[in-house]
Amino acid sequence: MNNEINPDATGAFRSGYVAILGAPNAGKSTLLNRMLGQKLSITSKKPQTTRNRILGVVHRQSSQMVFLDTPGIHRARNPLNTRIVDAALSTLAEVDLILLVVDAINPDKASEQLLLEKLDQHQRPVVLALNKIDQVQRPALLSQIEHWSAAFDFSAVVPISAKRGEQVDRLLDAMEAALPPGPPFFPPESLTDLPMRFIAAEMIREKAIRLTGQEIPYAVAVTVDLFKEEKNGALARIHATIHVERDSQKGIVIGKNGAKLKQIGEAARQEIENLLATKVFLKLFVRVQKNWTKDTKALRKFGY
Ligand SMILES: Nc1nc2c(ncn2[C@@H]2O[C@H](COP(=O)(O)OP(=O)(O)OP(=O)(O)O)[C@@H](O)[C@H]2O)c(=O)[nH]1
Ligand SMILES: [Mg+2]
Repeated sequence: MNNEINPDATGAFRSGYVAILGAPNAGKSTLLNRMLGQKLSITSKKPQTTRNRILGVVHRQSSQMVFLDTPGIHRARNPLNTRIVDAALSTLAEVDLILLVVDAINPDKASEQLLLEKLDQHQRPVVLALNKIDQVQRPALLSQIEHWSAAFDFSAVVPISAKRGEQVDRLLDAMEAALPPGPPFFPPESLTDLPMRFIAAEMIREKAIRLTGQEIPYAVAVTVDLFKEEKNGALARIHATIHVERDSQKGIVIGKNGAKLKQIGEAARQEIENLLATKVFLKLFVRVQKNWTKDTKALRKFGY
């Protein structure tokens, strides 16, 4: 037999949409990238890195799982964060399964309480990934497993390290078992539904977040103004703008003699080259859009 799709022991290929939910900084995007075997979703040690729904498809022999990485859930205080959290919660209604990711080192009690309330309302199966076990002692881990198993009726509880890839296959097995039988939604090989322009903008935002401190990560938005493939796809020419809220922030992003902006551009270019597998010419601009995080029109312009 020459079947492209290999059914499991019960004879069923399984497929479904899975929302990855959790508090900010739990390691959701790191886990998505690990499951995909490729960097798609940007990550950083600062909370509130992800701002949009990031779709990534995991292809297995006996299943296809379409993951929606989401922004960390928290009690939002400004218009940008309110929109972002609403977007994350709205994925709950669209999916077959929820993957709740919690940080086993630094639990975020308030955000997790909020999440459990939402999960109670939605009646979807939920798999729990207790993440960052590379940093947790065994007794502490066992008490966390006990705590979580009592807090909610999970389909499975799997301790993992997204960073090191530990137990991630076991987690995928547990999610596969919780999905309904069904055909694949995406063709083989497809990674995402996101346009390359968007992913390029995200890679630039990641470098701006990682290479600056204090308030800058929260004040940055990136737009791609030009994305042109040349030489039969061997070269991509990209012009992008980093938007900040204040003049002082513009100075920080540019740095002394333009050094910081150069560093951001260099790191982003390499990341985009890896993703596109082509040479990239990247030109960056910095612009002040006063208080854009509180301005509905600007939020829309920046895709939030
Ligand atoms: N030690 C350890 N750190 C991890 C692990 N997984 C993720 N991290 C770190 O946790 C931080 C946050 O990771 P992200 O993947 O950006 O977290 P997130 O949940 O997507 O965060 P938001 O998008 O802000 O909600 C980064 O510094 C990661 O390197 C892990 O398994 N072990
Ligand atoms: Mg994230």
